[in-house]
Amino acid sequence: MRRSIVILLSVLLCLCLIIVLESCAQKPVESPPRKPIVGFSQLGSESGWRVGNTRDIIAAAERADLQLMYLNADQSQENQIKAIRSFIAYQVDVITLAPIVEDGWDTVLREAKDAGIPLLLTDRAISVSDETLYAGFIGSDFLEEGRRAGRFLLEKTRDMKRVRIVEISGTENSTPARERAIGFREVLDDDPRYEFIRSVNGDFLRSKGLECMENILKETTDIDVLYSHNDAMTLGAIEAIEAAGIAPGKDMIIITVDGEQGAIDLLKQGKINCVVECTPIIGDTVMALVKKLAAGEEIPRVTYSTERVFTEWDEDLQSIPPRGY
Ligand code: GZL
Repeated sequence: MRRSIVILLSVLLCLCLIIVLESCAQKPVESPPRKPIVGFSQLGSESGWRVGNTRDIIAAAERADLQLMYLNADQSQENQIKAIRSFIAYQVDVITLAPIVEDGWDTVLREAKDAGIPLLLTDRAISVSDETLYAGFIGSDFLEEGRRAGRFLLEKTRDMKRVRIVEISGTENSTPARERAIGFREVLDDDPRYEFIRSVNGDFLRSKGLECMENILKETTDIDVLYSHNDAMTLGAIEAIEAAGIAPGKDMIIITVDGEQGAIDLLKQGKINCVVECTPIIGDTVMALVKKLAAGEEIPRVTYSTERVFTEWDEDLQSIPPRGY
């Protein structure tokens, strides 16, 4: 009797051992899925806006648990094209590009498409012969930003008989520069009181904003309005305006775009009259779209940021929270 129980237990033990070995043999050791890799080509570091945008994108990739390859092109389209080719060679899952200008992308974007790598435009748009060369765009509605600046000026100058405008524009052939100019003129062009006496390119740089304004003030000080396409150029221009003994925000209406801390501070001091917000804090939305593309999903063709306008008429100026850029 005792002997048969021992035999039965031994058989049962062997059976259990076989089952365990079978299950181990069948289940391959699964490595955790690789984190998707996104290549990000940033155009440069020309303004506080750009630096804030870069910081936000990098932090958002971390929050999204994505691997980020970040390359800064230092204001060179050639460097951005090289960056995209590096991302292709590295076989990233998605490429996101903040294009410095609108033209010259067809060839390299064709290479990315042929490599089966989806590309997301962030911040600025491009002009290509084949719209399938990129999956979508996330950034600001620059036409509306220009219109918002124009609507403020209409209201601010409703009692003026003539309004002489100086415009300092951003990087030539960039979407924000082109469309901020168009949107602003859409609102004003039907009204003969508005005259553009100068429109010069400041390349979104503070140093050029200063230089442009110094040169214009040497020719004329009969200026009613400065419309500047970004805060960096505006801060430079205001240095020249004050050096000429002119009170910005009082003797000359100042309208700027971005919403950097420096511009908001001058708005609070009465040296700027209107700040049209253009938010650089788009990283989480960028990475959510990147994740969709990495998973082979469709994304919206255009995703606009939500933005506002700050003016001298706002009652809560002093309570505007820190801008973070
Ligand atoms: C706008 C962005 C512009 C900012 C500038 O989305 O491309 O470039 O307005 C920056 O400050 O240089």
